[in-house]
Amino acid sequence: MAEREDDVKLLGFWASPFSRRVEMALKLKGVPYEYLEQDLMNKSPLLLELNPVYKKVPVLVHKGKVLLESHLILEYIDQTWTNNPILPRDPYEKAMAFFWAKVIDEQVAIRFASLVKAEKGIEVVIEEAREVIMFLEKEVTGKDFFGCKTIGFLDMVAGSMIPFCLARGWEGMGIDMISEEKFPELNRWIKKLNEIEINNPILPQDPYEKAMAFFWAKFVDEQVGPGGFRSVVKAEKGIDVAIEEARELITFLEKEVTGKDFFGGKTIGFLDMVAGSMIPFCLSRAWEGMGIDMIPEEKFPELNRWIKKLKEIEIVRECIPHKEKQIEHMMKVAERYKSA
Ligand SMILES: N[C@@H](CCC(=O)N[C@@H](CS)C(=O)NCC(=O)O)C(=O)O
Repeated sequence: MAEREDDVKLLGFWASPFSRRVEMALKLKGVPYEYLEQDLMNKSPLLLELNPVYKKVPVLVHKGKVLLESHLILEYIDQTWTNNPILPRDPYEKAMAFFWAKVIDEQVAIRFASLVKAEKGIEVVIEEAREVIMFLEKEVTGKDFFGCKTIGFLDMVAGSMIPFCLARGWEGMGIDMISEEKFPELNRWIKKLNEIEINNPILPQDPYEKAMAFFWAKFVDEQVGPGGFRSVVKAEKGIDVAIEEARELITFLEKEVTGKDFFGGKTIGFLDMVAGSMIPFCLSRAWEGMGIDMIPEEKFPELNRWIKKLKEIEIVRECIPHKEKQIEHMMKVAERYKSA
């Protein structure tokens, strides 16, 4: 199969939780891919050639390399495209995520098969299935997602298997397997999963929010950015007045990010990139070089919280300029502003 360097192909089946979870990961990472729907009743020569061992989907082909088994494919995707991490970095948590993923795919799914057979009677089988699902209820208690604050590996495995596959089967059989009263936490998690827009948008989809993101981006780049920095450097009305004026502008951003993880909501987006590259990772260095604590924690708790969250993201950290070098550079810029 001839492959271009950036080629990503996914052989999948529309109703397969194993292939849907791989699509979730590719979409979350923003990786373009070609989807090749497979007829599992009449397997294509391509599927048989790529997965001769199991003859199953999903199969991911990247740069000519063939990847099999959904858990391994998810891990490969996470390591290849490092934005929006899906697996925990901590080795113990990572091992546990793989453990629970195996429970879901083996135990919960097998219980579905025994439900259909119901050799011990339907009520017994339902109770047995619920006992296994109860482990997951406990595992997600008090967390937004299995992966904690954002959707991750286990959410993709459990999500594709339970609410978006088995639950349809249970419903068809007239069984309310994971009722709200018995599994409040799992139901809360399913609602959160449904709210996620997994198309990795940087800009808001809503036209009003999109216009507002552009408005604030312009504000950051023009008012707070070079313009604001120039006024602090020149300090024509005195440095204290210049600092206060800059803080007044920054207060608008403090309000804008209040109560949100990021300017873009739950995940990093356009305005986080604009404001992040300009404020903490550029201007703050210049302010620091001038001995000014422009955005102290007491005055700007929300912006400080947001900066911490930004720094937790690997791709953001990779783009932060070297601190000392940047302070030096910004001091040269300040000199230019002064003498202009
Ligand atoms: N352990 C595999 C399971 C994959 C699997 O069971 N795929 C099913 C689709 S839901 C399949 O291709 N079945 C075809 C067959 O068994 O002949 C994974 O995680 O990728």
